[in-house]
Order: sequence, then C-alpha cells, then structure tokens
Amino acid sequence: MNRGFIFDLDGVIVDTAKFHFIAWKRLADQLGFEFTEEDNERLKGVSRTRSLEILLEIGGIELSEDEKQHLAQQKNEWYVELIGGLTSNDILPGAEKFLKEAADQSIKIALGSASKNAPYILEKLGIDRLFDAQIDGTQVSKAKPDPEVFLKGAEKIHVSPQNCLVFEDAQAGIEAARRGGMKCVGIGNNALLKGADLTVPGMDKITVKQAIELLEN
Ligand code: B16
Ligand code: MG
Repeated sequence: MNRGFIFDLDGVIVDTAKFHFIAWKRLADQLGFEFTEEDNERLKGVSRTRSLEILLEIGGIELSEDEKQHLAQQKNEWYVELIGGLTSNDILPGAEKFLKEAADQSIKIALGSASKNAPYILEKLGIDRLFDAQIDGTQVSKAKPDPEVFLKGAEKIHVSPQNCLVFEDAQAGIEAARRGGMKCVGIGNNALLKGADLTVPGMDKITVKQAIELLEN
C-alpha cells in the first residue's frame, strides 16, 4: 500500500513564527498600535493576506486594497531578510530524523504549507530534497481550513487521502486535514488543538512506526 505523510512547515519543521512576529510588529509600530505575541498566535497557519487583515482589525485601521498590498509586501521584505540566516540548526528537534526514516520506509513525503516562502525556507534548511512534492501558498487558491493544500499534496505524491497522514500545528490545518478525509497528528499543546487523531509536543515525540500504526488503525 502506498502511504503518504504531509507536513506543514512553520511550527512543525521550523519555528518561523518568531520572525513573522518581528516583521508584523515592525509594521504595527509603524502604523502606531501595539501588537503582542498573544496577537501573533492568531496569525499561525493563516495566509499573509488574512494575517494582515487580522493585524489591521487589531489596530482598528481600514485601508484600500492597494495600501494593503503595499503593506503585505513591506512586511514580507522584512520577513525574508530575517529568515535569510536560517540554517539546518533551525530545524525543530526530531523533524529531519523523522523525514529520513519515513523516506527509508518508502513513505511518500509532501509539504503542505500556507507560506509563499516555503521553497526558500526548505532550501535554507537544506532539506528540500527530502520532499517528493511541495505545495506552498503560491499553488493554492483557498487557505486552510480548506483542504486544498493537502489534497493537492496527496495528488502530487499519488497517494489517496485516506492513506495520508498530516502533521500540523495550527487548528485551521487540523480542520483542513479532516475535511480532506485525512488523519492528522497535532504538533503542540493537546489542550489547545482540537480534532487531531493524536497530539504530541514535537516531532521528536513520535516515531515513524507510531505514525504508520495511527494511519492503519
Ligand atoms: P508567507 P505554515 C504559515 O506557514 C505561517 O504559519 C503563517 O504565520 C504565515 O502567515 C503563512 O505561512 C504565510 O506565510 O507570508 O511566508 O507566505 O504554518 O502553513 O507552514
Ligand atoms: Mg504551521
């Protein structure tokens, strides 16, 4: 049987949330309102455009589409500068080992990330070749919780959705996996993530064997 593992990027393989936070905060500072780490939690797994809308809601600011596009671009320039220094040392504990072991067991591996910068990040981390397929924010028209990103990933690795297991740290991503008919491992806090088939604090807390068992039972 063909099996597939589909991985979210930010929060599962690498912690880029801290860099998103610095860049969004810089934008909020420039616009003259406060943006906290707690506010940043609302942006995890959410697309860039939607993130900006949430940020502007927090600041109580209304802008034209052109202005919004300009600000999203500005934030991304700062963000890209910040992630320019990423190396393999930034891979979250256990993630690379897990990817390699899964590949050794002939499991097909796909990326299912909302980030338009995902290919750049994987290249910086030096793990892009471990993925049989990469679906990122440039290839989807509907954001999570819509299952499009994961369904496209499954299609690209030629594995049916019911034989795919998704690894996700955001609630919207867990919902997307479920809507796509896929099982899901939540990465993070069990009390905060609802609807995953199993939740573990990080990729170093699950083995490939456990993941296969979860998929098959
Ligand atoms: P970009 P993921 C998501 O990555 C991040 O969690 C989210 O905070 C970010 O806004 C989104 O990517 C878009 O990122 O601005 O680089 O296109 O968790 O889906 O891997
Ligand atoms: Mg994520």
